[in-house]
Amino acid sequence: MSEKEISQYLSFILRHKPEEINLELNSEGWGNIYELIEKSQPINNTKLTLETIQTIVKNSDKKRFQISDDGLNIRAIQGHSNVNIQRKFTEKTPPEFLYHGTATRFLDSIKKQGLVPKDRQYVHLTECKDTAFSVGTRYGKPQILIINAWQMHDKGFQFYEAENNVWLVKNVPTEFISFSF
Ligand code: HQG
Repeated sequence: MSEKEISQYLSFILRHKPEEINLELNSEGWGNIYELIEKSQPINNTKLTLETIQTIVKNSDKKRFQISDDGLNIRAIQGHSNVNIQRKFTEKTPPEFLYHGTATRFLDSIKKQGLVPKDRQYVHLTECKDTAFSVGTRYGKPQILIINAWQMHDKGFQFYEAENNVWLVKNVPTEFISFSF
């Protein structure tokens, strides 16, 4: 089993469907790491171990996961769809511009509706164009959108920065999006 497969499995359980293995997560997204190991399904016939999880968490390119200081709990930092997880993020003034990577086939709809969270709780934004580009490739031909974050903030939109530097906002109306990058 590759690190990517395990990371995807952990994302699925910790962001979206803890109930799939009857794992209890609190509103900040934390669940007991030993319970996770015990209840998790084998991936390609291999059972998760503490060492594997620790390696994945350490190597995660996007720092998706966090293990508590006492080593007992684990959570996904952001990206949740599960409504029982309502993380409290730090509200912050964003940089002047943020980026969002999407696929060209979504552009017509985004031009009409703006950016919406779809299945997740927030629209995900980044300070890094390269990250936005690679995020966009997940769904097709990538397109980077530039978000006028300062203008939004001035108009009262609340921005949050997750511990892994992903920026979160509830929605982005079209007027704050530049499509011509
Ligand atoms: C698009 C990954 C049509 C939106 C990334 C995106 C991120 C619309 C897709 C994190 C739309 C939702 C989240 C509208 C938004 N009409 N399409 N009005 N508004 N969309 O996966 O931002 O690797 O839920 O552009 O790095 O792609 O999983 O969101 O294409 O940080 O850790 O609807 O997931 O991180 O897709 O990705 P997603 P996302 P991980």
